[in-house]
Amino acid sequence: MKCRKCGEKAVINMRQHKLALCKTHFLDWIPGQTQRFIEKYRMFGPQERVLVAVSGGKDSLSLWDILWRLGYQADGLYIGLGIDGGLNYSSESQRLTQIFAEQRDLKLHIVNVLENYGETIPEMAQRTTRGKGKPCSVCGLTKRHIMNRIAREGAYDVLVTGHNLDDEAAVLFGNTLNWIPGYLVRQGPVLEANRPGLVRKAKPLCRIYEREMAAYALMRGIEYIYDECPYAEGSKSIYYKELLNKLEADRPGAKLSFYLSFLQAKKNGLFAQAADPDIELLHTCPTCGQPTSAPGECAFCRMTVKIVE
Ligand code: Q46
Ligand code: ZN
Ligand code: ZN
Repeated sequence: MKCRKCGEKAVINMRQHKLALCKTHFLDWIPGQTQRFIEKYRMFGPQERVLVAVSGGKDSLSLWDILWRLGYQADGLYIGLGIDGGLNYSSESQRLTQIFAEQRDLKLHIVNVLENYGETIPEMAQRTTRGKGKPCSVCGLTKRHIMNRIAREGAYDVLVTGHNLDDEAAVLFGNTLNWIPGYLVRQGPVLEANRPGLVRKAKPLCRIYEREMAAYALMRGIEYIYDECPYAEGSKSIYYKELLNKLEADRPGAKLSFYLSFLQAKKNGLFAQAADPDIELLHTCPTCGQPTSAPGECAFCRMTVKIVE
């Protein structure tokens, strides 16, 4: 197979786009596409300050690399969750993230959950009843809180995450199976900061397949953590991704069209009646200043208050 642009030997064939490219043109194509989506969905402008949430995985490090290559002012945020799982998951992912930032002379914020809040994520999950034995609910709440806090403290205009098309299609699949209108109305490439104390969020890779992000990281020589978080094993989102990949194998482009048709339907007002859960965020937490749905402390501060005292 030959590269569509130059006729040299292609290294990747993207069946959903009927596009084969050589290494040079693929490594140009990915940032080109990312730039197109940043503009199309009005994620952020060239003068805005961007905070990239980095986990040490291929998607977030590649996103940071792409934004750096495109010339954006993008700093990183790594959150040390204190997860070991027999593979030194957190310390290894932090090490790789630090190497990445040093190689490119990029600014990296590091927030260690244990040092800041007195417990690791698995410890916090054990103490509280949230999440029924799995730390993911505690972890998600903590990460959202810290990302928003650092973005506000550093006066960043936007917080970006490395969610790719496979992630977004899997979330959409779950929300559709259960018909959760409040989540459907919120899902998209950009989430505006519609409450004081919240920062705008964007997902510049939301239309790029996971397979292509892995190829990008590999071809750019980015060292990332191959292992998933040990708690991701057996998760619904992995199961949904497998199902969608079966569909994709028979019908190239099925994942992409599932997501794009959803965005189009939303644009046409299909979910306009659904309440956005953020609308409920009418109150301000007296402890941390972030918006919350009921008067008094937010869920995060209630969860951590015992140890801060
Ligand atoms: S939520 Fe759960 Fe992830 Fe946190 S505990 Fe690991 S799998 S990292 S995206
Ligand atoms: Zn080429
Ligand atoms: Zn709070």
